[in-house]
Amino acid sequence: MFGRVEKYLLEKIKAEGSIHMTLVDPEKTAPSQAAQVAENSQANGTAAIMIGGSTFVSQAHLDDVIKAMSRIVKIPIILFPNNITGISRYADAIWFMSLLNSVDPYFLIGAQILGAPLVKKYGLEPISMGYIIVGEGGTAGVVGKAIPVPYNKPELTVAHALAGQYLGMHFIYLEGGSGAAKPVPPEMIRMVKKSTEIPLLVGGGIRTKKQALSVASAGADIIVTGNIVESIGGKQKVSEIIDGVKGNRG
Ligand code: 1GP
Repeated sequence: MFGRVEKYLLEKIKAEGSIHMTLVDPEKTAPSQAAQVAENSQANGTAAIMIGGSTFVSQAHLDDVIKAMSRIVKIPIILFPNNITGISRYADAIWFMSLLNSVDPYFLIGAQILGAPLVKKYGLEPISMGYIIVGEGGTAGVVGKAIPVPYNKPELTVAHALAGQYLGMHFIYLEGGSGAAKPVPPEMIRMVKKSTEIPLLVGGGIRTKKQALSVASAGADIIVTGNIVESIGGKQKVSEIIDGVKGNRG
């Protein structure tokens, strides 16, 4: 059972090797800014826009940000919710995710039960994903009450990822935390990729072309960057990072 957006992502990964997604944090972004970021990212070759942050944003604002972006871009807009308040009817799809290393059942299945009827009502395409917080974990780790897997314990990350795959999840996301000092190490990515058969997203702290290339060549199918678009020269940076991701296509 694959929806339209999921098929698009799988075909793009198959054709291009590794793809890039731009994460927009609605909390830090006005609708007009978000539209600009989405337009630039699309022009540079990003495959999709993800929208979400770790803390609270009003749903009215989230709706406005998504509406502004969808007027400008053709690529899919995928919700990346931290809670049920991260659901908007104006997106194309939603990462229907469980935080696999949370100690709080709310982030494992509670929020999902509360959100599922809304996903259905809005006709959003759910894309099942196991979310694993690693390294310093950042705000997502604190808010999600996760026990982040240390970067030097890749075998534990493999165990989490396999559990996600065996539970039927379609994608695994290794999250180093937005703004992490160091991206997820290549060795951890390589081990997870080798042991699992589902597409792998990696994000958190990727700031340079070199880092993007290293993450992609270690086996990440989808490379996510967020913070960089908000930085000085963000437009140029995104284009360099996408070049790095493309560098993996040899
Ligand atoms: C956060 O992994 C993403 O969920 C992106 O992280 O903001 O550090 O690019 P950055």
